[in-house]
Amino acid sequence: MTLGSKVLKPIMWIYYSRLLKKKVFCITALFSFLTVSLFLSLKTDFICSLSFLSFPEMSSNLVPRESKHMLPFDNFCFHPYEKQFSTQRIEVNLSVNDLELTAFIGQAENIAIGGAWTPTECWSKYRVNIVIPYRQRQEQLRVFLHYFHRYLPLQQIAYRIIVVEQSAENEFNRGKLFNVGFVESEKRFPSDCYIFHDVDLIPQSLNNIYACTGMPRHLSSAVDTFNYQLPYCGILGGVVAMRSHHFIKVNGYSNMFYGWGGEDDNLYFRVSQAGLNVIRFEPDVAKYKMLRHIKEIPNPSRFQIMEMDREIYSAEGLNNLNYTLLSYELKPLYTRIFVHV
Ligand code: BGN
Repeated sequence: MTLGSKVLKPIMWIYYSRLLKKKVFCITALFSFLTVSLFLSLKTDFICSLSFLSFPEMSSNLVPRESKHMLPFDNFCFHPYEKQFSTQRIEVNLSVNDLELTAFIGQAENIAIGGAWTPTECWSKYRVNIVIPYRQRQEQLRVFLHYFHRYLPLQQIAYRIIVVEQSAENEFNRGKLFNVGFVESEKRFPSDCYIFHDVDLIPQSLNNIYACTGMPRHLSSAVDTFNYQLPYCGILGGVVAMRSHHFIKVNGYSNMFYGWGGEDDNLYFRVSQAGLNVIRFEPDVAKYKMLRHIKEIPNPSRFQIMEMDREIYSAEGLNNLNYTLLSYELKPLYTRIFVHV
């Protein structure tokens, strides 16, 4: 071995081992990065919980109803979230026919005509109007009513179910129907808390209290069809609870989204623009079952409408709402508002 190779060999060895270390380091770093990203993308609600736009909240932040009268403070209903509901479940009957629903109406206690209920043995701290946009989903509506009129009384909440049905002419406009539901309800039975609710979503935990929180709340953040995961942070579809003055502040939903998709993302935008945060409860509490139905075809113009509405949202929504009220009816299990929009 020459002197040159004697010196060169250790130098080369050090050089290559450093290179190898670098390689090993790079590969390890890349691998860790990919693992962490994968984990985070699977756990969208984890990222959402880090962001200030959305974080899990406690049921204890529920806002009681306002009352002009003296409150009978010694006779409040037991705080629903203090009860141990965790083991209790209500069975969802996935097919309820007309006869079964009629039999249910006969047995149901204390449900006032128009689908309103209030506890009689104590004074409910929470009172909500539940608004459902609707057209031709009779089967789902029956399942919904049959479930909710058993579920909500257990939470000892005063409530009314308001179904806003759109006439046949135009494409379905979910956002506009919510606006109509809000305006019509405020005229007839005002409430400081509203829940905007799809007819196909069934809450699975009794701890998911149907009342408003200080900030708008996305209730349906863990839906079975999304594998109980939040698909993206800015989602605000399905079920949303909002205090009335917040709904007015964000100018309600956009009236411009005819057809499927976009109006809920637009509401998220409106809420953020108004300086409000969207909050969510724990995924365990926010579990929902989605009733089966044929998937609608998305409206291809929804992206353009979204763009347009970003410029004009403060002049487009509740404050420029127009519609034709076709009928108003108090049904045994719900209030029906039939409307052309
Ligand atoms: C999104 C839709 C929402 C829908 C969710 C969940 C859009 C964007 C339009 C600008 N948003 O993709 O409306 O609630 O999926 O299904 O299409």
